[in-house]
Amino acid sequence: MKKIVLITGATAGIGEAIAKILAKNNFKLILTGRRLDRLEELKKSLKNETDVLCLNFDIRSQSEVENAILSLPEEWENIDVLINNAGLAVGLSHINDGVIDDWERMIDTNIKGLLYITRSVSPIMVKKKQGHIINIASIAGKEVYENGNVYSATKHAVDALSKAMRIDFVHDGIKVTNIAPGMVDTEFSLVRFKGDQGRADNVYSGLTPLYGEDIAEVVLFALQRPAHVNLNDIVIMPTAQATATIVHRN
Ligand code: NDP
Ligand code: 8X3
Repeated sequence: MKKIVLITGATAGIGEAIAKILAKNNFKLILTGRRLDRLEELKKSLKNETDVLCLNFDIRSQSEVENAILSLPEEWENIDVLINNAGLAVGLSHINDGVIDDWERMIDTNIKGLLYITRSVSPIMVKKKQGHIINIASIAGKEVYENGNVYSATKHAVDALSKAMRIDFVHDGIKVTNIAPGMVDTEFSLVRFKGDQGRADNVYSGLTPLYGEDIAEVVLFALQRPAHVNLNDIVIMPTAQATATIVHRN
């Protein structure tokens, strides 16, 4: 029987790449995000590979998250894997120049949203004493860099929550994997720079970054380990990136 995987933030980048690789590898998919048109398009493109259910909600709204999970048809209720991927960075500035709304978007999405969906889905796993939660954190959850303050704090929180979940769920047979990527060429920088394509492109110029597929392959590998093996924490960087800020550009 195919396992059911719920992926948050499947409308772009890493989440979309994870959906595509898991569809080819015997998983049924619940895809979530705010852009319904993209969810429907992805569902259509995967229709010959697996069953897909789309859930359209803003992860910052606890009631939307809870209602979406409560609304699942019976055959989709038994979620085996939760991939906490939805997230974003907005802005890049010193704290004294910080934009409060940017901070709130990051905190509400990256920390509170991740908690809301985990709160709704994890009881299903606890009940059956089996499951796997994969949190997409960041190199920014391992290091802090100039101007990255609040984003970095949210990803440190994800890192801490991965450890906390591993402790809380150890008696419930639930695996928890933290994945911390460096630069991945997605819509991430376009969002961080509020639609400024030139600034976004500069982030990846002169080097080969990671692509969503590189992270998706690691997710698949983690999911394919035998029942007694859990990958706790994986840092994955482009070869041309040594730390969050030290990169080699041609
Ligand atoms: P993208 O911008 O390409 O994708 C982000 C996804 O998150 C989209 O599907 C978006 O869906 C979803 N999302 C954002 N806000 C919300 C919300 N309020 N409610 C529901 N869904 C939301 O970026 P990435 O694929 O790069 O990012 C995925 C994760 O990877 C993030 O957690 C990011 O922090 C992390 N990461 C990214 C790195 C990078 O360099 N790209 C490096 C390290 C970590 P929609 O807008 O349709 O709602
Ligand atoms: C994204 C990686 O280095 O831009 O999480 O913070 S970084």
